[in-house]
Amino acid sequence: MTATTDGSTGAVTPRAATASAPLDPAATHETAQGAAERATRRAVDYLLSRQDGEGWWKGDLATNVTMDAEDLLLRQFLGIRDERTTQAAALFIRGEQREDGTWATFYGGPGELSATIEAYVALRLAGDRPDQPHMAKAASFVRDHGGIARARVFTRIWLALFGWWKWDDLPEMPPELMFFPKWFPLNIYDFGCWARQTIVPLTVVCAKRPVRPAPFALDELHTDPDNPNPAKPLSPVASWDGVFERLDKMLHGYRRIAPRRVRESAMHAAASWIIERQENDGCWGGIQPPAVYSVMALYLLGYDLDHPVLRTGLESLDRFAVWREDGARMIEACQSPVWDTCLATVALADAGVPGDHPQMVKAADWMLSEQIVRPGDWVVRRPDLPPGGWAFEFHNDNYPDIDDTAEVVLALRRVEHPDPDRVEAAVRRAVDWNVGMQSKNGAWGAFDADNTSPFPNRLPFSDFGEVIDPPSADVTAHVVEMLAQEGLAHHPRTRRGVDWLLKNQEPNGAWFGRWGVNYVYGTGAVVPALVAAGLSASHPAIRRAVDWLAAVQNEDGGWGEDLRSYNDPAWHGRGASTASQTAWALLALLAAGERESEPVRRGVAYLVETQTEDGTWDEPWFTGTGFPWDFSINYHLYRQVFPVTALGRYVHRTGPGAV
Ligand code: R03
Repeated sequence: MTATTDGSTGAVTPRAATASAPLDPAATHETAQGAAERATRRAVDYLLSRQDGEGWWKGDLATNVTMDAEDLLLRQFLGIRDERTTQAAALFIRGEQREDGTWATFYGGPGELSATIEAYVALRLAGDRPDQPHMAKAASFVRDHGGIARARVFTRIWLALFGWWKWDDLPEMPPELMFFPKWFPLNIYDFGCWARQTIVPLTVVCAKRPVRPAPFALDELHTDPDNPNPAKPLSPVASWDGVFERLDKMLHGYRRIAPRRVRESAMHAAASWIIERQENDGCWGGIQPPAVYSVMALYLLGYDLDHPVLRTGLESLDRFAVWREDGARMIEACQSPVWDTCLATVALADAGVPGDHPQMVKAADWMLSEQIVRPGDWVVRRPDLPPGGWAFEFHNDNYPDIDDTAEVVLALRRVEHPDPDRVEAAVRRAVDWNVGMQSKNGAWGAFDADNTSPFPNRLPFSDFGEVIDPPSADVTAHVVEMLAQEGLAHHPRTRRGVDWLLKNQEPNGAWFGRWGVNYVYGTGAVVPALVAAGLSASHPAIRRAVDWLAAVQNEDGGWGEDLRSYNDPAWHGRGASTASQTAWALLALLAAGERESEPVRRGVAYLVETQTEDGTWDEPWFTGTGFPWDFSINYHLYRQVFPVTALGRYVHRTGPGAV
């Protein structure tokens, strides 16, 4: 019988027995521990091989085809759409269409009306004809689900740009918002940073109401082409929705009498605000929506396409494009190098890579170079707080986030850096910034402190995603774990965070996941943090979480949670097993002292058994959250960094609660 050796560890992996030589029981008895060690090494080798020469890691950030459709529509609007880009985008969009003719916003998700409309229009720009089967199926789905009239506001704004929808049938977002003082309800700083950066330029676009000639008609996308926008009754006047719907009607009236000078001055203020916030690589906030609407707004205010602001803005959008071998072009909504790099560094350290490994030092150097030391919009609520955070993207100095800042500190502390004073200074700034960004309820949001106004979500405009940035369990957990690691477990600010987490545990023992799917993500973040902050594994909150995770473990030993969990309690903790979510569950169980338990044994075995030849895992499912249900993300590096962290902690007994 022949055997092969797994080069990296020397472990013997017996080939299948030949007819003459039955398997030798001694040689086949690779222990579970041995298998886990082997899988960990292969995964570590793969992850190390993916680091960029500059020291960072960045996995593709896949979302949905509205990004690609809107990129084509923007180019059509600006008169710069070229055939090569169009056909490459169309190739990607067609590739994402499902058998039933629809497009979804996540793998395995239901057909989604707005995404299907936007994808259909993009393919019409690429020359696909309405009578082609894939187009006819899409149009039929759209008509059957209420047509364009039922699409989200953003989709109808894109259609209004070409006369395919009436501007008057869209909510008003007046540029005069710019004049609202910072204490006044609905001032722009009451919105989450991503919404703020998007709404400011959109107030200009909606004030200008541009209409470009439509290259074709879209009658086939109305349920009733003779009545494309059937009147909807107003909500009861005694309801918030009723109040804001009537406010919107008043704003439509105001628009007709708005003093011209006031409006012009408001749009000028918006333009200055936008230009002040353009990043040095030309983007805005490192995300797609502010960039596309800022380019459009400035263009409508008379900036030429070759004006440096617009030229670099368009160039930054090109950098969001991923060109694939098959010639397809996918637009990333955002890019996550800082997030991917700090998570990869934590993973490699916990999987036994020495802190002075050259690639760990290189990663630390890159992270140190990315620390943001100038104020951003967050300073509006924290005028006296010195800067010191990290953002999620390559270039986004205006909007560092508390989550990335916490995780970078956790990563830096795992590296033996040749210049410890430099690391110490950076960590000090970061800890002070994160502590200073605590919201008054004791927890942490992602980008701002106390971004909790109830009004932005009530606006008729706000029918997609989240428009405020309230504290969440996962971000709070990452900060608490960071503070505990810095020896501040008993600092009053840390205790307030711990108290908030204990108060916000779900009745079933889990925690909600705001930026990851969903209760498995939240629980996988909170349990290690509580243990790091000194809670004993026998604490009732920890026990309830352990019991919940055991109860939702799948037959195959893995864990999975479908995005439907954001809409339907029946899906809480339920879904096809995935590598990243199995790893999150293991992080919680290992921190809770369950290393020798059956659920951990089965979960580790799941990761070992599903690892591919090259040491990674397949994960078509989306486990990242942009906005619960509305906007989901497949972080392509999640399927690698989290299994490395979990297997690493299992094999090397590292991480919170390790004994
Ligand atoms: C878990 C990671 C740490 N974390 C950072 C999370 C960043 C997530 C990506 C942000 O990308 C965005 C994409 C967006 N789209 N549309 C909007 C948007 C915002 C961010 C959007 C939606 C509604 C409005 C404005 C913009 Br109003 C595609 C904390």
